[in-house]
Amino acid sequence: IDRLVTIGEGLAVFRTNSDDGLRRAPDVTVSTGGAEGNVAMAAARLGLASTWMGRVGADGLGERVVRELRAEGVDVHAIVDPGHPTGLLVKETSAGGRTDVTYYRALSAGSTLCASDVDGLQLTADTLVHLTGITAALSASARDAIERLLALASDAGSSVSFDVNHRSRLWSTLDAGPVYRSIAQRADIVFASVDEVDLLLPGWGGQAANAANAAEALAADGHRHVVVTDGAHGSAARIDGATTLGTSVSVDVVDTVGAGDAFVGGYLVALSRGDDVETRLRLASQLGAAACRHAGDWEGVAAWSPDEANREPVSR
Ligand code: KDG
Repeated sequence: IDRLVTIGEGLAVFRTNSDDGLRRAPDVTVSTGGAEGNVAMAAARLGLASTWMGRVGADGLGERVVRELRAEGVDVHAIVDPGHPTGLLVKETSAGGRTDVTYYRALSAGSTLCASDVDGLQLTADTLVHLTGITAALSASARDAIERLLALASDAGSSVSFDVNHRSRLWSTLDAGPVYRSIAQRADIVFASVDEVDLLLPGWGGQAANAANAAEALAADGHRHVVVTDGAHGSAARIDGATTLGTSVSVDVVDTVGAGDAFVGGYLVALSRGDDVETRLRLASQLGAAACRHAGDWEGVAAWSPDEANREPVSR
């Protein structure tokens, strides 16, 4: 693998800096997010060439999304859509430390992504196409873009990874499940959290859910390479009949949003280097932990230093 290519929505992020919530917070910090861009930034940070494709509005927030992805080393193919605004995510911290997330993204530019948008992407047999369930949730036309990209990947012989990344605020499990299953069946690698396995295996019922038995259940359903995460409890990869457990890295958590994307980015970079599965899970956990150290989605990863890779993973 010499390049990661991903499509999705880039969002502006406003987050409050005090425990007052937006009702009273005197100021907000402006940043960016979007799961696919987060993965691309993590991959680029670790040296894997990464391309992100998506639509943004003809506005300052769209310029911000593009500028930030580029500044982190991502090759950006952005289509500017003057008819729709850049989507926004607001994170409010209330007293007690709870973080509430609100989306302002209905009819956003990002959700107007469509099949012809992806035609210009160059794929080869050494490309890894990374997809998430969030892009699938955006709109019917964004699902068409995924279908077109899957067809292009198949023609080029590219490998495909899929992170379920279910967002219950964007669609119901009833609508989402069949779409996730259809994409997962065509992916070479499937990432899911323990909570998301039910969406891929209806009726599984999360029986005594832990990462290892969830990964084994997905493998029994025909997925050759699955990686299941279980937050601080660690992760498990099931590849061609063998299960490998990953331990999480102990960290003072500021905010966990973005940790899953950093984990995926780390895993895919290590895979691209030909590292064994233990090393992949370890780098994934290191990056996931780095993301947790920062209130932003990806800034902890941007600050990550390879020295951290030498720290021993610690279970908590
Ligand atoms: O994984 C982090 C994402 O959840 C965040 O960046 C916003 O893409 C986002 C979404 O749709 O929730």
